Formats: sequence, C-alpha cells, structure tokens
Amino acid sequence: MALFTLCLVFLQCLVAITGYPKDFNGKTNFVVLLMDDMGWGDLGVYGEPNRETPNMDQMAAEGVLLPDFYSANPLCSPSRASLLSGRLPIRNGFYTTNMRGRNAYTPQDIMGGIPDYEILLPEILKEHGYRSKIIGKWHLGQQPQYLPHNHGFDEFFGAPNCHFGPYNNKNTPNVPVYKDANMEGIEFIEAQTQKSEPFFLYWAADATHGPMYASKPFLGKSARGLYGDAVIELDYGVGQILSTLKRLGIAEQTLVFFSSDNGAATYAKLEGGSNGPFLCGKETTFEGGMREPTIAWWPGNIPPGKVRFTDLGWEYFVMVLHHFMEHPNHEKRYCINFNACVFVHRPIFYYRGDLLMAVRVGNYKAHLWTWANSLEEFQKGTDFCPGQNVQNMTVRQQEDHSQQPLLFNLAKDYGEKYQIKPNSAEYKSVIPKITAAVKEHLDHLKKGEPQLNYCDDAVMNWAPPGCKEIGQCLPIPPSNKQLCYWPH
Ligand SMILES: [Ca+2]
Repeated sequence: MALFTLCLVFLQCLVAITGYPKDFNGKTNFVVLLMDDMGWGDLGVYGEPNRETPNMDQMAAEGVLLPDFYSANPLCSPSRASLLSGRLPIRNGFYTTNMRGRNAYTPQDIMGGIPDYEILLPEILKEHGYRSKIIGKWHLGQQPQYLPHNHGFDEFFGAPNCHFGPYNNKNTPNVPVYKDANMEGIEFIEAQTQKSEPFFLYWAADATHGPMYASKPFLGKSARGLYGDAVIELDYGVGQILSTLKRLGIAEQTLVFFSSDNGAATYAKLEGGSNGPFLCGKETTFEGGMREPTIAWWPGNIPPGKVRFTDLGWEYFVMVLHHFMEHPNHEKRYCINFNACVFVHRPIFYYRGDLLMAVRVGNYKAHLWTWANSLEEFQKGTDFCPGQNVQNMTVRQQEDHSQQPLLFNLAKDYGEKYQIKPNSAEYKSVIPKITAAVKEHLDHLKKGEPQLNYCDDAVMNWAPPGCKEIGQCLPIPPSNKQLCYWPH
C-alpha cells in the first residue's frame, strides 16, 4: 500500500513536472467553434464598431482570418449537415422538393434527418482513433436514429433542435439539455489530454439564435442589447477554450476553426446581428446569407496575423481535415502554407433548397436565380433584406436569370449593387468560365434523397428517454404524415 501510494505520488509529481503526455498518437486535434446566426460583421476584427469580441479578435491575431469563407446554405440544418458530411445539401439530402427553391430545416415534426449513408466527420475520425464530442445544437433530426451517437459522436451534451421553449409546451414538446457549455468543453479537452487520445470538439453554441439568451454576468453588458450580450458571452467561452489549450500545452497540436452556420438574421432588424457590408442575410443566397466570420487558429503551424482570401466553404471542410489525418506529419508541414495546400480557389455553389441560385468563381459571382422572399410573407412583415433594395436582386418573386446571369465582381462590389453589363468585355470573358463550372457541377451531381419533405406530429419528442422518472411523458398522437410547408 505504501509502495502504491509512493508510486501514485511519484506519478503525480511526474505529471506536474512534465505535464500530461501530449503526443495524441501523432494526430492533430480539431475544435470547431460554430456560432448560430452570427454575422460576418459581428466580430471586432471584422469591423463591428462596439468591439465586443476581444478573444475572437485575439484568436485572429494569433491565427488566420478567412474573409471569403462560406456556409453551404443560408439556413441552420443544411449548413450543419454539410459541415459534418463534407457534401452540399443537394447531395446529402438536406433539402426539400415540396416547392422550388425553398429553404428547409428540421423542426420537431420533421420525419427525415441525416441519412445513414452519409459518412460524417466524427465517423471518419473514429477510424483514426479520435474521440468526438458535440456540445450544443445538433439540428440534423431529432428521432433516435438521427441523433449524434448514431453518427460517430461519442458524447453529446446539447439539444436535438434549437433551444426553443417554453419547454413545457404541450403542443410542440421539446426536451432541451443545456447547462454550462464552457465547462463541459474544457473538461472534455482536459480528459482527452490526460489520456493523450486525439479529439474532435464540436462546440455548436446557439445563444445568438432567437430566442437569444445570455447568462446573468453578461446581461446588459452590450450596447446592442441581448444579441450583443450573447456575443460577449460566446466570446468569453472562446477565450476559455483557447486559454485551456495553451494552459495544457497542446495549442500546437490543435487546429481550432471558428465560424457561423449562416448569415445574421437581418429580418430581426434591431434584434439580430450584422452582416457587415454584405447584401441581405439569413435565408438568402446573397453574400449576407452565406459569407461567414471565419478564423483558423493553430499556433506554430499557421503564421499569426495573416489574412487569406480564398473561396472555401463548409462542404470542403471535411476534405481539408482529411488531409491532416491521412499523413499527419507530411501534410502538417505542407499545410503550413494554406494557399499551397488546401485553401485554393474553388467554385462556391449557392443553393436555396433544390435550386442552384448563384455561383462564385474567383472574384465573380453570377446569379442564375434571384429572390428575397415572397410578397405574401413580405406583406406579413417578414423582410430578408430590410432597408436594402437592389434592382433584379431583392425581388419578391423568384426570377430566372439562367439565360443571362446577373454578374458581380465581389472584390470591388461586395454589396452586390453594381451589375456588370452583359454587353461588356468583362462579362463576355467571365461568363464562359462560370458556365463551365456550372456544367461540371451539374454533370457530376448525384442528388440525395430529399429528407425534408415530410412532417408528422407523431414523431415529435412526446416521450423522450427519462420522461417517466419525472412524470413528464405526453401521449403520442396518431400518425398524420403530410408535406411540410416551407414559406421561404
Ligand atoms: Ca443558424
């Protein structure tokens, strides 16, 4: 016993002196900090005038800023499905064919979810010896077969959908699980470091999605109101995670990627975030809907304080990480230069549901279709482009421009205001390249089975595991399968 105690003390001393063993089997750890409805213009480093994000700004100073990074869709669920599958929603099934060009997601009564045939990032990582944890919002289907544990995650601390309340709602029941996300993330990182087992932490905080929330110490801190309070608290959380990686001495073995799932909800007007200089916001395929506030951080591997202008989207992210996994040493060295390795220019495809709305190739973006939102919704008070009016762009019915796309130079005209004239030499030289990119994309496109077509009250979360113990199970209504209605 005495010998055992001595050994234990010795081991503790050894750990205190040397820290934990930290080779992670030669693997790079990954942390994705995914914000919800946070806009490109919400970070100090991206120009937010109130300067509420010192930790995110510091992250950018120590890492690389990616001003041209895109979500794969202007809405939560399809964007997240692409992040984890590395495939556009039109391929992974996170779209609807109920009506042309409509955004769809996974509300409580959705029948679909992430299909089994999609190989998600944590499933790939598991093959390489990683342990994966999601904290926060899943949003890829709430029925048991769609939940994170069935798609590669080892740990799940969060909610299947958004945190929509009230939680005792008898009509649309939801059982959220959410407490101290910061501490949860930190404990996971510490435990993995202690085991020297590589990890993937997917920190999907939803505090900036309506209904917004902030903890008491952060309430009233922002001049912007509750939305800004939530941003300040998330910034604090980001600071906690990064300082934990430094404290444990594993920053150089951990690539941290910060971004958002879609543009800020401009329709919320004073209650929402900012998309900076970009046109419109969430739900639209204008720049405000899909260009995200993005930072990559990897001390010792990414030169600090750089800005990389490169077209990259969530659909390419899994591919990027795969490079690090296949050949950790070789690729790590190679990827010191992000431009030469993975951050090269690729076409960006802007989809709204089943409709290819726009394409970006290099600095040029061509709109094949344009639409803000319907006149009917607009008259009911929903405006995705408040205070913004660009001819042929922010229109109230879907307009087809596929025969003569509306072309913009995003390097000069990031607000998509000044259409390049179709009879100009510039238009004539650029359009063939974009047409070729569209043809190449469509020729190889194999559409996934749409997952977001059918809804049924019976699949809602009436009686989740554990409800019996607290006497909160609700009776499951009879099945009533019908086409979901997507107004946008
Ligand atoms: Ca979102």
